[in-house]
Amino acid sequence: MKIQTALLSVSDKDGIVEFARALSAAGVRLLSTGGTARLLTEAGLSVTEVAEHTGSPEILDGRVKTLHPRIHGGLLARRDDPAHMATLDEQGIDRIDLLVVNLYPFRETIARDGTTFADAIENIDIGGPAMLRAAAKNHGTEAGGVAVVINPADYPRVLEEMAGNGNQVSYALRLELAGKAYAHTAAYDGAVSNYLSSLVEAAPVPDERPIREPWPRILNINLARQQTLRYGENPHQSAAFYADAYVPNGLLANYRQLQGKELSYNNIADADAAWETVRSFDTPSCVIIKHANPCGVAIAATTEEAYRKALQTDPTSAFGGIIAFNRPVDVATAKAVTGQFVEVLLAPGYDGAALAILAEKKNLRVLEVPLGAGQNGFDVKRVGGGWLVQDPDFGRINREDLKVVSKLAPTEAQFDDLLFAWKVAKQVKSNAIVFAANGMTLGVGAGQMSRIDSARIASIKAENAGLSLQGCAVASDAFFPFRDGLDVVADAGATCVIHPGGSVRDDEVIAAADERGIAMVFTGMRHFRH
Ligand code: 93A
Repeated sequence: MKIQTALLSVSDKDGIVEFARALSAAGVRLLSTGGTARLLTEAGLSVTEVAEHTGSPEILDGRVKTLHPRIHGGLLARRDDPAHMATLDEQGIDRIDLLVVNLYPFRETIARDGTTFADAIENIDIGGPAMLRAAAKNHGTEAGGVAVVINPADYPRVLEEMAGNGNQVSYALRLELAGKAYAHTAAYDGAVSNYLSSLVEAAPVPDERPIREPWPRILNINLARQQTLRYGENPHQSAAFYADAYVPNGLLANYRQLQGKELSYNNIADADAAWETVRSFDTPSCVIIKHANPCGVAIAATTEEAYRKALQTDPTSAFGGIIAFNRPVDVATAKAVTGQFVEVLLAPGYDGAALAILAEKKNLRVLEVPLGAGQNGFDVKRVGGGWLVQDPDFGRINREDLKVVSKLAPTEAQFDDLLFAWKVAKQVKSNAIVFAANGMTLGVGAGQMSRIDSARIASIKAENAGLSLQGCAVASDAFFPFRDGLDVVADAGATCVIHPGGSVRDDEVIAAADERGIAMVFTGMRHFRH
């Protein structure tokens, strides 16, 4: 069945004029609501306002615009049911064959500073989801049905099919679009529910209530399968990756794979850790990840130098690692990196000639990720019968947050090394101990049940790599409970230490630092990562 009439009612007006122009050129009649109609008219298109089409004006400040039998009848009548078609005729209702709707920006509204409760409520779209659900339900059969589009990215696909198919949209595409439409309305209602249920404890809600959501009573999530994985953490576990509709700027929703094999379960987990680490640095830097832990991190003037420094920390563990850069990869860097076995490479861009070098390593997965893409939303850990949910660890420590507690104050260079080591320690599984100097890690101790063992492992690793720890900085993700851990790092050669402080034995630990001639600073913030 040919697309004869389309209804366009969008808040996200991206690409709508071009789409409408193409539809109009294909002979499709355009119906539209207030703001969308205005935009299309200004672009010189001929549009019928929904109010004119239904004979009912928009009322109640726009709360009722499209909620009308001439709209919903036109969307819901079964195309292959003569009785339904006869009813449309009797009632003088036109079929609506294509619906283009995206909803009031509810999530964006509540995320904005200074939004009031009244703003939030007015941004709950009612008519839009009603139309989406109607159109998606009536996506129809091979004989015909409604095509429903919620995402501007799908405009070209619809036009392409129409052009090659006498203005028709195939059943396969209508079905796919219907599934997307319901995912969209489900996510939308989930966001509204999360918001309202987060306010339940605080009723009554004044209009000027500031919007800083506490955890909702009912936590709605909306996950869409993005990829079925060959297997999970181990080959006997089946697995898939689900994209979180609430985290549109997440790494996995935004990467572009330029070459190489499909990402595996472990690749995705490690790529995420690599990206979160590398993007925490402002200067050119390189991170090498193995088993979710950084095994080498460095900052330098160039990405190549950063890579060479990062590799030195632990070349043995770096084998088969995931490598991330926060600057585009150039030829020198590509040459250096392909000298080792790499599973996945991530960077915000690649020079053309660098890509040619990487292409020689067929299996190497090369991902291009915009620097802005990263974690937000919430952090989840699964436990028996439920989830533990928390804010992601966005804590960041700057120079002015540090409190010098030892007699000896760090030098400027030591402050730089301490802050560098601290940033790395945040990304290391607890207990974390990180030795560093001159913008590179020298030894990383991760995931031990005692801090002292992490300290020992970090210094053994430096020794294995032939790196000297004399005069280096060291970071500990949580306080030293006793002086023994401090003695281990001092014996190894560290001369300045950064850690949160806050132990009942802080005095003992500070006294030990003074006794050993070590400069010690407290961050006041802990970075457990389990
Ligand atoms: O206020 S509503 O819930 N009532 C409606 O009847 C209705 N119909 C469409 N919101 C309604 N819409 C929404 O208006 C659409 O979902 C879209 O987000 C927006 C487009 O409005 P305009 O074309 O005036 O910019």
